[in-house]
Amino acid sequence: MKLYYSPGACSLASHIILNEINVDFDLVRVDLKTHKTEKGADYYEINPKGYVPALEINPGLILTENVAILPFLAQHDPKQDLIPPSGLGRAKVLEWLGYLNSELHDAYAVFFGAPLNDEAKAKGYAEIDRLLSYIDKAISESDNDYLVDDNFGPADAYLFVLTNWSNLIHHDLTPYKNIIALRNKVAARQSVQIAMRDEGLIP
Ligand SMILES: N[C@@H](CCC(=O)N[C@@H](CS)C(=O)NCC(=O)O)C(=O)O
Repeated sequence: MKLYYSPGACSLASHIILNEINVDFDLVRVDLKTHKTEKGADYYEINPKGYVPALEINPGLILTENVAILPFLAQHDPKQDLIPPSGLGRAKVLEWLGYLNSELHDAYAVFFGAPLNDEAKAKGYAEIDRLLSYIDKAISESDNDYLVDDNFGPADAYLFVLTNWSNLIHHDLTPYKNIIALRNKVAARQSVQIAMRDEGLIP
């Protein structure tokens, strides 16, 4: 398999899950400003949507969208504990992925488009805070070790990656103690450390 990624972007979640499963994969870095790969290929020829992640499963067979790639990769887990194979447990993973993708990801993405004035920034922070408050409360009311059950999975990886962006946009995560505790567990995983190192995010 081959993952098209950009350092620290949402594709980092797929990179983490690739490290969790026992498959060989290649990484291809994409410049999201020029939409060229590290070898100068036109990325639109590979993924006409222009964004990362894109997963090449076989030559010419491309899967896009975080909500599709993450469960697809997770189900290749030989330990079978990254995602339940079916039933309500799997639906709960998809529920989290949908929420993170359509709500939290979008709320952060506002800060990565055209520069914002102070009013737009305040509105953007308030929306992120509204969503994080919900997530923090959901974690506090759950007995699970991770978002869905007691096993780390793709929703945890995705929440970790999105909340990394608070640092980039000068947003304060410290009120969200339960999210921070979850982030710490995720950050300690070898798969995460290796992915972040291989993307040049940590030494
Ligand atoms: N709906 C897509 C959105 C992916 C997305 O927003 N990717 C960002 C990086 S986190 C990107 O590549 N932006 C550059 C661009 O859209 O050209 C998904 O969930 O996979």
